[in-house]
Amino acid sequence: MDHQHLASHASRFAINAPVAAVEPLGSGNVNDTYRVRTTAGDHYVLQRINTRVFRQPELVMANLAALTEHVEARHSAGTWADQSCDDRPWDVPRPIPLADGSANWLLSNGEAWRMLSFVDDATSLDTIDNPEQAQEVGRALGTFHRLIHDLPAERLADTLEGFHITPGYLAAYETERAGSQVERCEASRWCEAFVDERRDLAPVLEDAKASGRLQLRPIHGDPKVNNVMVCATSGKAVALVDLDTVKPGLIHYDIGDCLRSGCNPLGEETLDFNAVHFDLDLCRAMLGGYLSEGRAFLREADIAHLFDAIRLIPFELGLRFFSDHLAGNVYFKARHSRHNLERAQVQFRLVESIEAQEPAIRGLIAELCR
Ligand code: GN1
Ligand code: MG
Repeated sequence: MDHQHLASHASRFAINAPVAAVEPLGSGNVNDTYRVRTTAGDHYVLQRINTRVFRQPELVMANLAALTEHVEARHSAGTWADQSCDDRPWDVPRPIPLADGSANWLLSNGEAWRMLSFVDDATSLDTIDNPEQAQEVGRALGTFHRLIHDLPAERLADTLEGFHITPGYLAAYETERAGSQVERCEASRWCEAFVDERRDLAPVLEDAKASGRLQLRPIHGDPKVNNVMVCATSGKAVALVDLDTVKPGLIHYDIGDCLRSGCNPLGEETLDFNAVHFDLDLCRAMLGGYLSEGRAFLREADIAHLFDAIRLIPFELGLRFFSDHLAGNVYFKARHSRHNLERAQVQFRLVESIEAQEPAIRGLIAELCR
């Protein structure tokens, strides 16, 4: 999209000065994200919400408003003990209203646009290089859970039905598999066999939820490593962004997603499938960081299902990527026709690595949660 078009959308929002520049930001697979700089030198985030995924953007924006109000209420009631490690308070991106005050998002030619506050002087990482970074990423998720644990479920709409319900993804995969016209190759046959061998894994968390062993709580939904913002000077986590999927769910989805993205040193986009592995040292640091903030949330049953979550969420994401490949790449942005097949292989290799290290991972969980 051209600069003039983007700048004209940006200028509809209540920003502090005229738009000076708009440039692409981040590497999200769903929404389109831009950084806006104003002539006053301030930054904002402009996003086009992918309405094929989020079919009711007004619900996404209402959830964001509910979250902002919740955070403000906790601040003013003094119930938010900020444990950030330096002088920077924990940041939560806020929606910026339209300049005419009529709403907090813009519908333009059938497209949904919104503006968010920018987390200044911070960066995000696509992969983790060392345990210090891993610990900060884990701490960020624990902080976020601590911040939203008392956000009442009834204030949050379900913005993405079926999100993280693995049996639902498995059923959708079966349909795609049966009807797909996409030509099969060695890699796709490998993926099909991989899923066939593990279909019994799919209901593990949903069964635990149905039986009452695990409970719904407010979650982030998408805490992959590049949604954690770290301070550019101190390296400390200062925000968790990408709040579209904040809704009631299992904290296991979040913990599994954070670990599957953060403990894969080669990242989601590697083509070196045979070298993909789940790094135990990073897992120790990340889980330790999470527990430093979130230990109080974990009951015995939660701990008992942590390994299941660590194995399930990469399996689920691999299944989602593979299904989307068979569907012709309709959900995740893809740069070429095999892109989602490649991404699926990465996640499935990660699952293999997790399975091969099951006793060590279970031992680590027991040790850290003692
Ligand atoms: C999508 O848009 P992005 O990149 O933050 C997806 C996540 C996946 C992730 C994999 C709403 O997140 O569930 O884990 O890609 N978000 C949605 O990279 O489906
Ligand atoms: Mg996202």
